Amino acid sequence: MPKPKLSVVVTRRLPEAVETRLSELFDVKLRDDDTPMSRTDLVSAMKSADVLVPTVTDEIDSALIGQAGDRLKLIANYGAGVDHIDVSTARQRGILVSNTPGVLTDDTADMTMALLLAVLRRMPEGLNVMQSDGWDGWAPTAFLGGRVGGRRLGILGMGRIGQAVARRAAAFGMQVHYHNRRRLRPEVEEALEATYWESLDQMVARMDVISINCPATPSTFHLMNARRLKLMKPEAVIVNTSRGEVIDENALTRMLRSGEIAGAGLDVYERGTHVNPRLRELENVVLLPHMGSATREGRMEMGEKVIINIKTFDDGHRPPDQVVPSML
Ligand code: 8YV
Repeated sequence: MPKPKLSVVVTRRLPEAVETRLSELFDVKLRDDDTPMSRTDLVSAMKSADVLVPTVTDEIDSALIGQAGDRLKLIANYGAGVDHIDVSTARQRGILVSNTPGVLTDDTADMTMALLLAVLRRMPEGLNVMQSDGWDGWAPTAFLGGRVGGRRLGILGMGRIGQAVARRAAAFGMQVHYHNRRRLRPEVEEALEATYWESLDQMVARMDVISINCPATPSTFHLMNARRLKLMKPEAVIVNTSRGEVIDENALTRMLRSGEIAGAGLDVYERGTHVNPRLRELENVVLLPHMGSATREGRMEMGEKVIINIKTFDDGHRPPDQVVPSML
């Protein structure tokens, strides 16, 4: 008798080809509308399914995991960051967690550079003038930004994405510096021509640009707090394509308003969609709606990774992208 298909609940609409393939392989429940799943629906999904496929818009906390049914054995996250999932509680309950690392590295690094360029070269101001039909013509001193080449970039978090940012920044002629929990191997550091700072404070005080590329964990929460933001040079700028919680958003907003920090490029926010409204009023700030990894190719590859994780688990093996608490 053929083995019954795994029951899989997907919390958001995924690219059609990914949904189709999931439906061929598993007994899948897909969404019709593309809104975050309600808490009630998440509870019933976790009670009934063998596998849950959530995204960053689902808060899979310990209370929710506590209500999971005995069938739930795998949370196959569609995304690399797992800060919205209580991985330790899941593990205690015997539920595996997997993610989709690697396939969104280049897209996120590209967006980091796009934000960095947009802020340093004052692109929002240029866009505004053109869109409001307010351009009077070229002038020698209009819209002067800062040259990217030669500037010092301090990367906070030198994992896959941080390193991809480092390679791009070097190609733009930037001096690459980094702070990370662990120093990179000498040959990797050498290849990236990156200078390691054990002291984050010392690095922050000397950089022209800070890029946040570390995951959100209890130990990175408000790593860029008011005290540390104050260490930045007044002409320095900060970009964040990681998670909003790493920066104290209110403190950053205050300092941007008072000119203590020259500019910011943000793709992520501390309170999700509740962006500090004052940030929107600032000319030296570029805001994006969490679109760092939003490419068609990336979303397909994320789907393929989710499928491989579920299929491998179904075949009785460890999902290749299993996340364990000690990795976090
Ligand atoms: C994803 C991300 O789009 O993968 C991540 O960690 O931050 C995003 O770029 C999102 O998480 C999908 O769940």
